[in-house]
Amino acid sequence: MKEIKNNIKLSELRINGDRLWRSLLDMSKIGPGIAGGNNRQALTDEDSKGRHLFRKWCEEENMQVYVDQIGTMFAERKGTDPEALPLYIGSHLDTQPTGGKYDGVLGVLSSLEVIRTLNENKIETKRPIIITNWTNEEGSRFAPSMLASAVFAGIYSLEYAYGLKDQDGITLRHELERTGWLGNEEVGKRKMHSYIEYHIEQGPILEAKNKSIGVVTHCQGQSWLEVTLIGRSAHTGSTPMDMRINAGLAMSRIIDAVDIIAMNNQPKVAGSIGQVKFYPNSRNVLPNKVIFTIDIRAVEKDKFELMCELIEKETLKIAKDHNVKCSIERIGHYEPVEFDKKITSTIREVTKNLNYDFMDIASGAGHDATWIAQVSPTSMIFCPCVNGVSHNESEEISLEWAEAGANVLLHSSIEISNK
Ligand code: HGY
Ligand code: MN
Ligand code: MN
Repeated sequence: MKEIKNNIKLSELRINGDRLWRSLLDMSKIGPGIAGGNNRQALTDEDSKGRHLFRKWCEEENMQVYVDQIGTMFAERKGTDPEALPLYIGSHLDTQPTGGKYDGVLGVLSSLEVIRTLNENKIETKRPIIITNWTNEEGSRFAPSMLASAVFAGIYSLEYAYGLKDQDGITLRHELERTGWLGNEEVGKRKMHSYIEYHIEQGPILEAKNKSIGVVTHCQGQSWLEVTLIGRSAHTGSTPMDMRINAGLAMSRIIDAVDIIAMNNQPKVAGSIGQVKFYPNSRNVLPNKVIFTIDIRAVEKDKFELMCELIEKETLKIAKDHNVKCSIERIGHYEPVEFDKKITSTIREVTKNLNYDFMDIASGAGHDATWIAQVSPTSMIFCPCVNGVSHNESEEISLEWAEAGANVLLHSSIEISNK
C-alpha cells in the first residue's frame, strides 16, 4: 500500500476533524438564525457571503473555482490525467429560513476537508476532483427545491429557473445578477465520472440504531402540489355560519385528510403542509383565497403514485363539498430514485475497512444527488443527527459523526478518483 508523509499507510489516512469542525462553525457565523441555527436562503446577501468564504477556502487550496449560469460553484483540484472524467463531491450551502448549521454545509465543507487532507499529504489522484455547491437546494425561497441540480440534469430549462419568484416577487435571475453569482459557464455541459454527496440523515434512524454511517441506497420520491382555494371574503362576526364560503375551513379539512391518507398508507410515506398563505389575512375577515403546498413523499413507486392520486382526489372532493373553487399546480416532482449500485458498494466497502458501524438506508429528504443520479453514477453517505431533528435551528451532530462520514468520503474519493 502506498506510503505517504510520516510513513503512514494510505489506508490509515484520516481527515482533520478539528479543522472540519472549525470550518463548520466559521461558516455558521454567516447568516445566523434567531435560535442558534442559520438563515442563509438562496441568493440572499448571507448566502453570497457564505459562497465568498467557501471560494476563498478553495483558492487557498489552489483550486480553480468556476460558476455556471445558475450560480452553481465548481471548485476543481486537478488530477494527473486531464482526460479522465472528474469525480464530483459536494452538496449545498443555502439553508432554510430556520435551518441548522449542517444540512448541506456538512457535505460541502467535508469535501473541502478531503481536498485539504489530500493536499497536505501530497496525494495525487488520476481523476480531477471537483467540489460542487448547488444553487437553491432548499427551495424555501424559490420553489422547486434542488433547482440548480435539476437544471443541470436537464429537468427544467434555465429560462424557467430564471423566472422563478420569491414571496416578494423578486426573480431568481435578478438575484443572481444582484449578488454577482450569475456565471457564464453553460449549465449541464460538464460530464461526470460520478458524484458522491455526504449529508446528515435528517431523520432518527441512524442514531436510534447506533450506526455512525448510512450507506444511502435510495431516495424517496417527492411531489409538491400548490393548492389555491377561492372562497368569499366576509365579516367573521355578522356572517351566519351557514352562509359562508369558507376557503380556510376547506383547507383545514384538506390538511387533516392528507395526514389521514399518509397514516393509512404507512410505512415509508409522508404527507405534510408546511406553507400556508391567507388572503387578505385579516383577523376578522373570512379569507377569499388560501394558497398552500402539499408535500408528498414515498420510497416505493407504486405507493408514491397512490399517495399522489388519493391526495389530489380528496382535495378536489373537499373543495367541492365546501363550495370553494380549487386549482392544483404541481410545482415540484421527482420519482423515487435508486442510487448507483457500484458507487454505493464502494462506499460500503470503504466504511467496512474503516471499521465504522453502518447500515443501508433510504433518504427521507430530497438532495441534489437525487437529480444528478439521472445523469451520472451517484450515491450518498449519511451521518446521524441528534434526535433526527433537521430543518430546525436546533439541528445538531457530533464531531465524531461528522468525522466518520468525512473519512468515508475521503477514502471513497481516493478509491473512485484512481479507478
Ligand atoms: O425538501 C427536501 O427534502 C430537501 O430539504 N430539499
Ligand atoms: Mn440538504
Ligand atoms: Mn434541507
